Amino acid sequence: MKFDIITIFPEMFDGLLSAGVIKKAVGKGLLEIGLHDLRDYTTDKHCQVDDRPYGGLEGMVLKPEPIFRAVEAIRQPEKSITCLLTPQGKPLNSRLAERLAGFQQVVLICGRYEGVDERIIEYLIDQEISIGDYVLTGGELAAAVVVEAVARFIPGVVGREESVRHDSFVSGLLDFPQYTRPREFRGYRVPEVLFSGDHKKIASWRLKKALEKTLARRPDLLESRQLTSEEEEILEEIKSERKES
Ligand code: 6GU
Repeated sequence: MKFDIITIFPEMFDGLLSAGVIKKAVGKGLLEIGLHDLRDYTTDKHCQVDDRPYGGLEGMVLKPEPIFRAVEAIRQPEKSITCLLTPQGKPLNSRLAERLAGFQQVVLICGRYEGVDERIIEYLIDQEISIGDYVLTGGELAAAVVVEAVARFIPGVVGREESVRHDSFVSGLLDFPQYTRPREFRGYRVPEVLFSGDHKKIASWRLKKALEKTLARRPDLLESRQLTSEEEEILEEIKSERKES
C-alpha cells in the first residue's frame, strides 16, 4: 500500500523514514511513502499556500487551490482514501487504523492549526482524523502517527503476525506485564508463576493482570467489549479481591 503525504514541511518525515519498522517495510516493498510539497502545487510567484480568513480573525487558513491541485494530481482512481489531519477529526483508534490498511492508497493532507478552507473538507476529503484531544501546530506529526499505526496492519510489516493480534487495543485490553532475565534484579523478583512451565496457568495469570490493569486505567475499554466467560469469571474474582482489601 502507498501513503501519499501532502505537507508544507516534507523534511519533518525524515525521522519516520530513516529508522525502524517503517524503514524496513519500505525497503521490503511492503509500504511506499510519497512526500509532496504543497508549494509545488501553487501557481503564483510567491508560492502562497494560505491566506487571511474571510470575516476577519487572527491566523491564516490553507487555500483551496493548491490542495485540490495536489490531490487531483496524486490521487489514484482505485481503492484510495483522502484524509485530513485535524484536531476536529475522528479520533484515531486501532479499528480506524486497520480500515485504512485495507486501501491501496491513503492520501494524508497535513492541516495547519488555524484551519483549512471548508470547501476542502466538504468536496475533497473522505475522512478527517485526529490523534487526540490536544492541539499540534500542524498535522505532520499526526500523519507520522497514522503511518505507524496503519503499517502494523499490513501483512509482513511486523515480524510476527501473532504479536499484532495480541497488541493492546487489538485484543481490546491493556497489555499484561512482561519480564526478562535476570530472574532477580536488585532483590526484585520475577513472578513465580512464569517459571511453572504450566502454560494454561501462565495464560490465565496474564489475562488476570491484563484485566486488572484495564479495569484500573481504562474501564471504558471493558464496556465496549464483549467479554468471554473466562474473562467474566476472572473479573468477578478481581472485584471481590478489591472489596476484601
Ligand atoms: Cl491530526 N492535527 C493537529 N494540528 N493537532 C492535532 C491533531 C491533528 N490531532 C490532535 N491534535
